[in-house]
Amino acid sequence: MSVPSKDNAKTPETFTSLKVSTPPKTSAGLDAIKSSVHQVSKYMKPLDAVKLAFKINQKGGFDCPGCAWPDPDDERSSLGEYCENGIKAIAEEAQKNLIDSDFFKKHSVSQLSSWTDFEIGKSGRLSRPMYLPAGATHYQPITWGEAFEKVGKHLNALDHPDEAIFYTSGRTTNEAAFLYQLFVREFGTSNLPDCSNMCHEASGSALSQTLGIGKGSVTLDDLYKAELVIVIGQNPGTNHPRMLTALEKCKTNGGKIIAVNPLPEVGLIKFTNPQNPLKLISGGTTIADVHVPISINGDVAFLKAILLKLLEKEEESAAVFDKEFIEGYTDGYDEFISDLKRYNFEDCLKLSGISENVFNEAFELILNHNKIIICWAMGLTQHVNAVDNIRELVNLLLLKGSIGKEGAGTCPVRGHSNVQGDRTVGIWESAPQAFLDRIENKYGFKPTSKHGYSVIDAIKAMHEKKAKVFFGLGGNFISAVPDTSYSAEALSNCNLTVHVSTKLNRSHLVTGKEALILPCLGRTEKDYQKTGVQIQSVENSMGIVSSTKGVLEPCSDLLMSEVAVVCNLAYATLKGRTKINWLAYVDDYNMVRDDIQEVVEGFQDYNSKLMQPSGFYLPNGARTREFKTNTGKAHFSINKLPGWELKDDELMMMTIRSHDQFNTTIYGLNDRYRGIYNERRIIFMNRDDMKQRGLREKQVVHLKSNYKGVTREAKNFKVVGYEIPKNCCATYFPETNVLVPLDSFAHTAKTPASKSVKITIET
Ligand SMILES: Nc1nc2c(c(=O)[nH]1)N[C@H]1C(S)=C(S)[C@@H](COP(=O)(O)OP(=O)(O)OC[C@H]3O[C@@H](n4cnc5c(=O)[nH]c(N)nc54)[C@H](O)[C@@H]3O)O[C@H]1N2
Ligand SMILES: Nc1nc2c(c(=O)[nH]1)N[C@H]1C(S)=C(S)[C@@H](COP(=O)(O)OP(=O)(O)OC[C@H]3O[C@@H](n4cnc5c(=O)[nH]c(N)nc54)[C@H](O)[C@@H]3O)O[C@H]1N2
Ligand code: SF4
Ligand SMILES: [Mo]
Repeated sequence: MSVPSKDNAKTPETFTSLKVSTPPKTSAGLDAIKSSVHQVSKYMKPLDAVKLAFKINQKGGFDCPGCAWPDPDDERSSLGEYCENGIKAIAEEAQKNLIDSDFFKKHSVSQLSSWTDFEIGKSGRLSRPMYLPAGATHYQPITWGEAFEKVGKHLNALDHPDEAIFYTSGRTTNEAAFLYQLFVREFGTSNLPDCSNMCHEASGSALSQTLGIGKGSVTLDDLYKAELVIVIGQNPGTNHPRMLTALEKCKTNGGKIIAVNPLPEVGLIKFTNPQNPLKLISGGTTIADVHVPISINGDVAFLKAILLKLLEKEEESAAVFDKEFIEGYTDGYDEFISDLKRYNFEDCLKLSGISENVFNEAFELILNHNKIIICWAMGLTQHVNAVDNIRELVNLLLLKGSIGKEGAGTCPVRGHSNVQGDRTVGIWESAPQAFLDRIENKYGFKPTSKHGYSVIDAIKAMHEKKAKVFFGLGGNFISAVPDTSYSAEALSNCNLTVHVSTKLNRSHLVTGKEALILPCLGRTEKDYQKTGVQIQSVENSMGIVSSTKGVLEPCSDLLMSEVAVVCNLAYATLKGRTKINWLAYVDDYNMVRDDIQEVVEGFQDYNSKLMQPSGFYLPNGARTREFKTNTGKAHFSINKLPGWELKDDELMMMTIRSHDQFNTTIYGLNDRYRGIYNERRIIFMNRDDMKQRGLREKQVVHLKSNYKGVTREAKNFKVVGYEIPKNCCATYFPETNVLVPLDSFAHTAKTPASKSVKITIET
């Protein structure tokens, strides 16, 4: 019997046996090497592991499918340019186990949904296309040809192209992403939500408004040369481990580092470079000179306190602000200063949750340095006032003239390995008109100018049955999005859900009336086409485009590349009405890049530049003080303090990543750097908050969020006392996504506010 698919969305509320120990004093080091070896030996063939180790992030090799941290331009370590989590990412992709039709014959969809995400992921790589007919309980095999015909038929049966949604996750390469958005626009919609809607969208919005480019301005070399790096709302030790090597280099050059984070994240405190044998013996480098243990969402208040004190000093000595820069390159200064003066230092400090002593230490460093880089990630972007967070830190950089010069600037650290590139080549539900015009010029059809759905809007549209087909190019939509139950209802309202994936995930189990799983090649695998093994390209967090080429044989003969999937889909759907020779691109990806260079700015001579061993930098106005805003100047902005309050029994919850996961892919059940072993259903709490509620260590509790009269609940979490500011708590994503209200998102950017969820605790 078939089960309502929406019921398959929640993670099982079962425990795996928690062990808690004191968090380690240093990150990486030998334990990181041990952990990588363990992961590789458990899941990969040994010879494959060796092949991969020599090719990961090397010139001419493949780009690490982990995060978007850049590779050094110059020398690359012969010991390999990778980290523990890069190894975990490739071990996950290059697994020995395969999921074939027998697996799906044996396990029904509803049975699979009772597995944890860890168990689902460990079942292996998808190896052939599968189809779930309406009313069926089990997926069954289907040929590629039949699968494309089915999707095409569903798409063409819609009353309007806007009834289809085309999601992208940030691992998709430039080539596949460009063709995908081209197909979607030729089909007739701009419904192109992507994972960046849930990630750095707020950074993009804030930076485009203020500096005229939605990307960061610095290079790795700038980080080495910075006098001061502020790492705010980011946990690089886990999520961008090789960033610690860059921070270490900055420190060796005399730089200082401030970490602004509710948690004393180990990677930010001390780092032992696993690629430096001497450091392994000597015990590592202290990273943060000052740790600012800020309350969740206390960042605007903290920054305002800093700005107020800087203003005070400037008014005393006129030697603090970079007036030449402010006069020559910015506007809005007077309005900004008069707004700032409305705030009171003590109030701001109190709201930020930090002591005056810690504040003073951080302030002295900011006051006394003029080459400042600010790095940030989800701790700033996943709040209702996320855009304000980022605009306020831009204000600080502008006052100090710390932008567009060596060793200074903005550094939003991106998540997925090609999330930045996907946006550059057109995955954008609200792409600029100039880009759409270039598509029209090149291909002879007029793309719709109507803005499409972002992730939040897409969920609402499916819930309201305004959208009926969901197509996902990568990712794990149901586990990544907020408000799991509502979103699951939305997906199960669809007529068809389709996922192009490497691994089985929960989104394959929360289906429309019919569903398809289309298995594709991963980054590590050779992409054989008529003209030989293809290379593809990606853009990292610092705007460098470089090539990536797989080294392993594909794990199954029945996999298709994402490029081939998109082209076949376009061909099957558009048939006689297309103006584009879709199937020709599959034979030779150089042709895709020839097109990209005509449509996307900055890609001239794409094919030849891609042959340069380190790739090439895209143009970046903020890097050279050419601010492409409406006035040609960088804008100061006016930002309010956040307006929320907690009731007596409420806590502010942030949903964060453990050290053993990549987003919704769970590599293991430990979070070594926080001293947590063998459990994910935990809640980190301040010990005074526990005492106040009469809670014991490891006590089982249930979490509730009340938002605008709607109660959401997540059951069975074990309490762990932790060094976290009072009234704040932390849980892991995706287990607590059920608690994140769909309507609580960043103004302007619509990033779900998954780092500020008000909850109560029930026993
Ligand atoms: N191994 C691994 N690597 C990854 C990922 C992964 O899951 N695993 N995910 C990738 C992706 S897509 C992304 S976007 C990045 C995510 O990288 P991060 O943003 O580093 O990831 P999070 O775990 O969400 O951590 C957010 C950090 O912000 C802090 N924080 C939370 N709220 C606040 C706040 O209000 N203010 C301040 N100042 N800090 C706060 C938390 O304590 C935590 O240290 O990593 C990428 N890399
Ligand atoms: N509560 C809460 N929610 C969050 C966040 C949070 O911090 N808190 N973070 C948000 C962020 S920053 C992000 S980026 C999103 C992530 O959202 P997504 O990008 O949708 O999720 P991932 O977990 O990265 O996707 C993993 C799946 O991608 C597929 N995959 C892996 N490699 C490939 C490939 O090469 N090709 C294809 N086609 N598929 C592949 C595999 O099947 C795997 O199961 O989640 C967001 N959700
Ligand atoms: S820092 Fe990121 S890109 Fe670099 S090796 Fe580690 S996971 Fe891969
Ligand atoms: Mo992300």
